[in-house]
Amino acid sequence: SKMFRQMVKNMTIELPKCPETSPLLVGPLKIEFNDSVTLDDIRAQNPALQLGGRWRPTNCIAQQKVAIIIPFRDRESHLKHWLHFLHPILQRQQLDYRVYVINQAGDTTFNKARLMDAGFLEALKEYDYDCFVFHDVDIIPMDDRNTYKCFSQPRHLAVALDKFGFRDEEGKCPINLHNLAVALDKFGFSLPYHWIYGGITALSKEQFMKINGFPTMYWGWGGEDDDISHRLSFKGMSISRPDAIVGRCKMIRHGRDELNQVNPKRHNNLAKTNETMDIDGINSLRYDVISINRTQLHTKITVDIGTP
Ligand code: BGN
Repeated sequence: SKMFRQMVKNMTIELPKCPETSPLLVGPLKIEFNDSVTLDDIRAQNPALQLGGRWRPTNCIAQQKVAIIIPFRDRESHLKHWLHFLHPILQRQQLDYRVYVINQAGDTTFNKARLMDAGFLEALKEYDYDCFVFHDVDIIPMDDRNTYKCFSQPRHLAVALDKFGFRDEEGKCPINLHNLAVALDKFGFSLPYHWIYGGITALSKEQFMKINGFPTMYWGWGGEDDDISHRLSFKGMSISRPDAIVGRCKMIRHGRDELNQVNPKRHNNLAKTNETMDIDGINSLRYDVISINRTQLHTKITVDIGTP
């Protein structure tokens, strides 16, 4: 029987590696937010998902193992749109991925960077990920060629947000976004400033560790992404991006959250990144896991990340 087992083992077919570029991509996507989509619909549309919001190709070995990390609190309707659009895209990209929603417990001010650090550590406890995509819950990519993987330099994926006012009163886009994106790309105006590094970003484990993860002292809105960008440049890295066509993203419009007011200390914090980065980050973070909840669509981890 030992011989038989050996024979069976030899017969298992070794899967090939998935191609560099997935043949399943369709390019530009129509993204319209439809409030009548239900979680049941999304589950039915993604039958191959495994518990925890996990998927990987069955006919090839994915190029990368990717943890998608969404810092979160009280944005269920945004999350529903996110799951509806992203699961099909990630499957077409042939990734070995899982979706982690990192939910901030309690009712103190939001601290996005702490949640992302905690997500990185929690994800690594369950799988040997190559790549970590940090994703705002209210941003949806508009082209599936914008691959959710890591590159030799840290990647910025949300490069051409359509949030900067190009809409009429009904929330419709009055001008052709594609032409606009071509123009923006041509004249290099696609980003408000060139070191911007927020919205959707991807770092390999090595890139993340090199900058000691993300800062812990940014409570409230703003600046933590600039701090991360500074960390990258202080450690000799540069930002890699898709072009402004492939990098187009749509943002869900919403008001400011009560528990995420603009952080008045952000400028002070930002001035000190160079001194603080080696002692503040993944090596100083303290947090407690309150609960882990796995559904077909995501792994939701509620964490207590402390108070300001
Ligand atoms: C910047 C914010 C970023 C934010 C972008 C885009 C700050 C720090 C003081 C300069 N930075 O101004 O956090 O992602 O706008 O909205 O506020």
